[in-house]
Amino acid sequence: MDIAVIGLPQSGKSTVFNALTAGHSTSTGAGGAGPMQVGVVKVIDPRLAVLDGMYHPKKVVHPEIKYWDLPPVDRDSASANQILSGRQRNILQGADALLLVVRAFDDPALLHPMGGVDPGRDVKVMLEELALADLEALERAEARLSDGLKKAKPADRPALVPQLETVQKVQAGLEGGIPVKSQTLTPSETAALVDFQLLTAKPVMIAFNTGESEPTPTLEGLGISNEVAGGLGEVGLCAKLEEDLAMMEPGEAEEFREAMGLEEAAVERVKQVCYSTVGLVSFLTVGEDEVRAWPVPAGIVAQMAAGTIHTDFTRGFIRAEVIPYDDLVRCGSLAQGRKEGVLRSEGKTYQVQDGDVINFLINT
Ligand SMILES: Nc1nc2c(ncn2[C@@H]2O[C@H](COP(=O)(O)OP(=O)(O)O)[C@@H](O)[C@H]2O)c(=O)[nH]1
Ligand SMILES: [Mg+2]
Repeated sequence: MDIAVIGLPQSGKSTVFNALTAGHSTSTGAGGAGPMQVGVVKVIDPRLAVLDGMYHPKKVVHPEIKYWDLPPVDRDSASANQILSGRQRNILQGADALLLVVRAFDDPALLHPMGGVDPGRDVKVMLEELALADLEALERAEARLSDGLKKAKPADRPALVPQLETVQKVQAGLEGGIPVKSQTLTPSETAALVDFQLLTAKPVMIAFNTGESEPTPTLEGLGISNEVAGGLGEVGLCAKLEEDLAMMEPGEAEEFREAMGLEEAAVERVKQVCYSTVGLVSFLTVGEDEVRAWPVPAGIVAQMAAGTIHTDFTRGFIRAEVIPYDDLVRCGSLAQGRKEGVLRSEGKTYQVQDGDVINFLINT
């Protein structure tokens, strides 16, 4: 999963990025206003260690989160009232979720680009910026579709009308202050929008960057209604301190945390918020070759889950043999699970649960 770090200038984006990736990053796409930093973090699933002990596979594959620190705004090409440049908007379209860093630390030496420190204002300003980017993208789409409709042969028109209507509907919703992910859309309307990769359709997590002693703000405390904001996740962290700790040896950092009475590492807490905000669960696969955890959206059905392993598996899906992780560990093997009747056979529409160990039967 790819998560882009966004926020106002000097809010601590790069500091948060460094804290989450422990300084292990590579730069991509050099040129223009500068390269983007990308850092990969393994999401250790402790269940895989247990399955490793049972199966002794050639490899164990944990899920990964890829964090992006965007290239800085190129002021020459961005208009004066734009927070995100056109290039940044384009990059953001490819992200699965957005991590919005909001400055909540006080530091008289560091000027805030909007005056004083005001986390509530900054959250709203950034959400409006995402909505503005979408409105501009939809305006261009509407003009293009209307134009195409005028020029189309009468026989082709009926196919073009629904897409134009969807664009207009979503535009009206956004103008009313509702992000795309909170709008009520039919599956075909949602499908018609996929290509636009709208920013307000993406899950957003707020990372309040606090000082070492200040309390962490909450969205509720800031009066930001979750309905309007569209199910935001939130987490508080002191980015500067977390950056320092991330650069230490793990044991040393742990001692520091205990001595200072700190919470769990930010990288862990951000990961948890990310899984709950995006709504991810993991199913597991086992075998001699590989033991692996596969993150999928909660509620996904077995046939689609199979497609995350290989796109052909969706088409060739026959059925899924499913055993909950705890049952497999208790039984010691799939064969024993079958004997005890806890290994079930499920069809296409079975809703995958977190911790399901699945063997897909595929017609290849
Ligand atoms: N006091 C304090 N300063 C911070 C904190 N996080 C970042 N900074 C400072 O804020 C400045 C901007 O941070 P940076 O991560 O570069 O912000 P970006 O522009 O959003 O990428 C740097 O001088 C950081 O050292 C924090 O938690 N506390
Ligand atoms: Mg930066």
